[in-house]
Amino acid sequence: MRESTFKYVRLAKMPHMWCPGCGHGIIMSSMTRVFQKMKMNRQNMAFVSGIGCSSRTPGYIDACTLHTTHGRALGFATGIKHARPELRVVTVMGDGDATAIGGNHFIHAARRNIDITAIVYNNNIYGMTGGQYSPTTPYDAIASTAPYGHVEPSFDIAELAKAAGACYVASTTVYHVGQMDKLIEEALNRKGFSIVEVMCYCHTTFGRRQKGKEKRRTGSEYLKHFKENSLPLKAAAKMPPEKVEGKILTGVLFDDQEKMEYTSRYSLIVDKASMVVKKEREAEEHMPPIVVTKPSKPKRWEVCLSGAGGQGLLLAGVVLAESAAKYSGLKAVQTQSYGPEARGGASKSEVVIDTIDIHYPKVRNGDILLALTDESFHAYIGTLSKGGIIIADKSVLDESVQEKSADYKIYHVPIVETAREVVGKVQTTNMVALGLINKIAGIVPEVSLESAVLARVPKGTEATNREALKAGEELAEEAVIATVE
Ligand SMILES: Cc1ncc(C[n+]2csc(CCOP(=O)(O)OP(=O)(O)O)c2C)c(N)n1
Ligand code: SF4
Repeated sequence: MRESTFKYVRLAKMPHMWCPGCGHGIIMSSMTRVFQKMKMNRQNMAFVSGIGCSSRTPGYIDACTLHTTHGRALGFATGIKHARPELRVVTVMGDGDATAIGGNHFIHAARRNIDITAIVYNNNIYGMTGGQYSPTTPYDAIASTAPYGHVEPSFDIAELAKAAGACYVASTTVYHVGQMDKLIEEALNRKGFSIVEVMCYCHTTFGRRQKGKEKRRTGSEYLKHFKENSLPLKAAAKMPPEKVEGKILTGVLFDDQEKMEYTSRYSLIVDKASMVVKKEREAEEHMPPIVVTKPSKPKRWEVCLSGAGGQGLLLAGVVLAESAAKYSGLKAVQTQSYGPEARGGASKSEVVIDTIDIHYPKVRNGDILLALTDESFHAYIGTLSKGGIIIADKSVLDESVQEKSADYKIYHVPIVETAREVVGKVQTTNMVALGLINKIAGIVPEVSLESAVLARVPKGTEATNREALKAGEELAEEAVIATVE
């Protein structure tokens, strides 16, 4: 290592932990030479690694460094790049780290084309943990986990990165240090996901285990092997396939400098979203102030609004929660559960209202269950506390209601029919139900509920929805608690 590059090295951390003769140090040396040549500012450079022998590199580099968890270097690096897009972010990963446990991060970082330079140390094995096979271990090679020869084919990391969407993909070996310097420099100068795969070796856990001509006990045997078995990509393109077979291809496989980078695209979206928010805020400033009317006896309510997908229960839940939180000075949380049955079957929207902070958003000891269908009645009755209120549509079967009437207060009323026949629009079932529930239970002042409804429903439908709310309130006045026949 040249003395002039020492400023990029944490000399206090020496000696390093790599085995004598390991090629990982050659790659680190190359990086420091490139940083020196590019006059990189250590404060503007974030160096991130996962776990592995290769991943120890950032520990020795004097920059802003992060040694994270196995396979997650790109996850952390993505976070850094989002938070500080001006930083030059570099990840160092082993082949195991990048393409096994971190394989998903790798292909998605490439797909997004996020501005990170990935240096992949490909020694075809899990070095640090003792020579288990990785996704780049060649077919038939010996590994501690493949003592009779590896049965799987291997990944071509460069082709994988290219196919996934990286803007710059290059490969080299630890023998070709001049080329390595050049490729790393080019990668660092690209705006997008750039990767340099450096073929290296682990003579300790891999090379010495192999048989025949594949057996290599030392670093120098590997350097000789790389020297004699590598081919520049450009030369290989002109050669017949049988001459290229088994060779290590070096050089630039892919370089697209026009490709749009992810954080730049993201910042355009942030600008767009900020404009929308700004306009909404401006519009809010011109809106009449919200009038808060507190309930006379505020208390905690756990309400489950259930029925079938498409009955507007999600909106009803949001409106009820807003009537409490925005218009009644209470706290409220709304959640919903639409499973695969979103267009049929049982679905629910849950609302918890309280006078104090709510720490759990789901209904556990329900006070009210609205059931618009027999199926939802049976599906969600279990969340209602004994003595709670059931408000069931007439479509809920009489037997279902009678079965429960000893334990709950049950209102068995024609909610859907009222929306269809009285209001003239079955789509207002949710608003009829809200008017009804609030009249029976007195959760929020009527004026608060009406304000929340009018603020949420589509423009032009205010009158119909107000009518639906009133129809629900009137229905409550007629409703009687279902009795056992
Ligand atoms: C989640 C998790 N799984 C497994 C490990 C164990 N582990 C540490 S390093 C490593 C393999 C490293 O191999 P590679 O990424 O190829 O780097 P090398 O050591 O060969 O440079 C493994 C499996 C871990 N630390 N964390
Ligand atoms: S175990 Fe292998 S990869 Fe790790 S330092 Fe030793 S030679 Fe290098």
